[in-house]
Formats: sequence, C-alpha cells, structure tokens
Amino acid sequence: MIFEKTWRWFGKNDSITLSDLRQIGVEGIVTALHHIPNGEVWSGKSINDLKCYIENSGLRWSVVESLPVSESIKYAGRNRNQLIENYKVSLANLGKAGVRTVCYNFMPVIDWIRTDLARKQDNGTYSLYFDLVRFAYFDIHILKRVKADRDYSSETLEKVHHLATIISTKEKEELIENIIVKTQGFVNGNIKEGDQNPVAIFNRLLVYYKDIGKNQLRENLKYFLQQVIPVAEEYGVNLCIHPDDPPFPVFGLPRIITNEEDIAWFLNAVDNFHNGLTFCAGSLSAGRHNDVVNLAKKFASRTHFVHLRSTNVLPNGDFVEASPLEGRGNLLRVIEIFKKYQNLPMRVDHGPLMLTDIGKEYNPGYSFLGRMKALGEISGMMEAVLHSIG
Ligand code: DNO
Ligand code: MN
Repeated sequence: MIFEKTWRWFGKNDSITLSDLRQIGVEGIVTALHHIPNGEVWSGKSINDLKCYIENSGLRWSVVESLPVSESIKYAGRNRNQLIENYKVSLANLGKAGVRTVCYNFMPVIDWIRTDLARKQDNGTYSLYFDLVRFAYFDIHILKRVKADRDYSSETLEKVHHLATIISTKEKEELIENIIVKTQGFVNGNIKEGDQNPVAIFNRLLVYYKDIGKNQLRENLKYFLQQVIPVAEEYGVNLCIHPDDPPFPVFGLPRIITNEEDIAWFLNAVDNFHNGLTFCAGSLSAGRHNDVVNLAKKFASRTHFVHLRSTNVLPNGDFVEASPLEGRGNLLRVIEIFKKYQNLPMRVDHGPLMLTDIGKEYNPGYSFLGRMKALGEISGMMEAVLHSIG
C-alpha cells in the first residue's frame, strides 16, 4: 500500500474503540500516553502496557502523536536541559519498545487554532473554521494584547470594530473556549477544560516569549534537535515535526514551520534522516503562500508521517476544513508523489461532524463518521493511484 492506514485514538477512554477501528480498515494506531504530564518521562512499562493493549486488538501502535515538547524548551528556560534529558529517555524507551515514529510540534504557547469548532456548511454538516475577524476580536478585545491591532489590515479592523458592538457575553465565552481551551487539552496541555480564567493563564504564558523572535526560536529548536536526534538515531526512532497550524504568526508569537523556506531550514539544521517531517497537508494548505504539491515533491523523502486533510482559503483570509476530494490540499496529487515511499503511516486528520454524530461529544475535529468517510475516500484515491498506469 502507498500508506499504512492509521487513526488518532485517544486511549482507553476514547468512545471509539479499537474493535470499531478494525471494522473500518484501520491498520495502525496513532496515540500518546495522555495521562503523563508534559515533561515527565514515559517509562518502558507504561509504553509497553499501552502497546500490548493495542496489539491485543489486532492493531499496532504505529505513531506517537505527540511526545510534547515542554514550553521551557521552546523559550530556553532555566530547566530546559533537564527537560531535554527526560525527552531523550522517553525516546529511548519508545525505541526499545519498537514504537518508532514520533510526532511533536514546536509551536509556542498554543497548538492548532480555530475560532469555530462546528460551523454549519451548506450540506448540513459542521466543519472546523478559522474566522479572521473573530480571531482578531479575541486578540484585541479579549486578550487585550498590546499593539495587537498592528497585526491586522484596516479592513479587518473595521469588521472587528463592528463585531465588538454586537457580540454577546455568551459568544465571547464560546470564543475563548474554542480558541484556547477545547483544542488544546489533548496536545500541548497548557490549558485544560475546567481551568479557571484561561485568558489570564494564556497571557502569562505569552510573557515568556516577549523577547523571542523567529531567529531565537529557531536557535532553541536547533539546540533541542542537536541533543535529541543522536538518541533517535541510536534507537531507530524517526522524529517528525508537525507544521504550524495555521502556518503564520499568531498573537505576536513566532511560528517557524510554516513554508518551504522554514522546512528547508529545519531539515538542514540537523541534516539527519531521523530528523523529519509530519507532512500535514491540512495545516500547510491553510497558508495561501504554500503550494502543497510542490512541498510534497521537495520534502517527501524526509517525511515519516502524513496527515491527509484539505482546506479552502477564502478571499477574506478565513479558512475552512474541506473534504479530501477538494480544496487546496490537492490530495490526489500528494498521494501520487508519495507512491514511491511505500507504507508510511498516514491518518486522516480531522473530519466534519455529520449524521448521528451531531450532538455527541468528541474532541474537536475527531468525530467518527466524518473521519470514517474521509478514510474511505482516501483509501479509494490510494487504490486508484496505486493501480494507475504511467
Ligand atoms: C490537531 C493536530 C495537532 C497536532 C500536534 C502535533 O488536530 O494536527 O494537535 O497533532 O500539533 O504535535
Ligand atoms: Mn495535522
């Protein structure tokens, strides 16, 4: 097969079970030890326990997503060396257990960002959506970030101004939940559901980065890579960074895995096969500056894990998650390019909320039926590419 069909599963408490996943043709599992606090060592025992549990269902643990990088490694805090040591031990333990693909990201403070977790589409399904005006409103009027208005066009600012006159308290609360709470708990873990005053927590975290620009963040990433890649190599682990989502600076924070130049810099910073990429077509395609097919051509040989998802970017700067068959992800062409790298793990990323899933509780983007439909569509595309002549 062109790709191994994998699925992000959130562990034993996930309402979607491993036996459900076998029924729909999933081959490998993408998961993490979600119960271990960020920065602590993943012991051999806890890794093996979960691995056995997965294997008892006839599946394999193909990818770790994510082994999170602590905030202090990103801003070069005082305890970063200790945290990097812990990271190395976790990597070695994963390698010894035979879990050899490890995804992470290097986004300061906040991982992926959407303003709307269920924006109704014309066909009645609900998609994840990034609304530039709602985002700017949050930045300027809720976070009250100093000089935030400089980061937006006058056209956007005018609409923000109008929104400020009509938005309700309930909508404001929802915006906070959507942007900095609900999508974050299962990734970097800086803010979790139930935390009191997430806006204050968020603002405190921003302070750590007040003097960190793009070059300094690059230096901090390089420092991390120089120490962890030799361990990855020794234990046969392929590390693969996830691109920034969305692929542009937010909240005055630098983002450094956003385009061709960034990725080339990153791969070259430690030029070793074990220092690789998670090719997330969804994140990359949300930047109008990116041509996903070109990026796949350039970087497929250093890719260890693939997220197949598409987006549509609208003229006003918003973007919406799209079906795998359409949009800027150009997934059919991406699959063609990956044809010669047989069997990389691939997962559908997010899916729409649809049919009987509507109203059920899922991590945002991780509903069952929408992802199942996407997996079916992608499986069909893979078969077609595999058997096409010429
Ligand atoms: C969102 C994901 C991200 C990604 C992490 C990887 O659904 O694409 O949370 O998994 O950034 O570290
Ligand atoms: Mn992704």
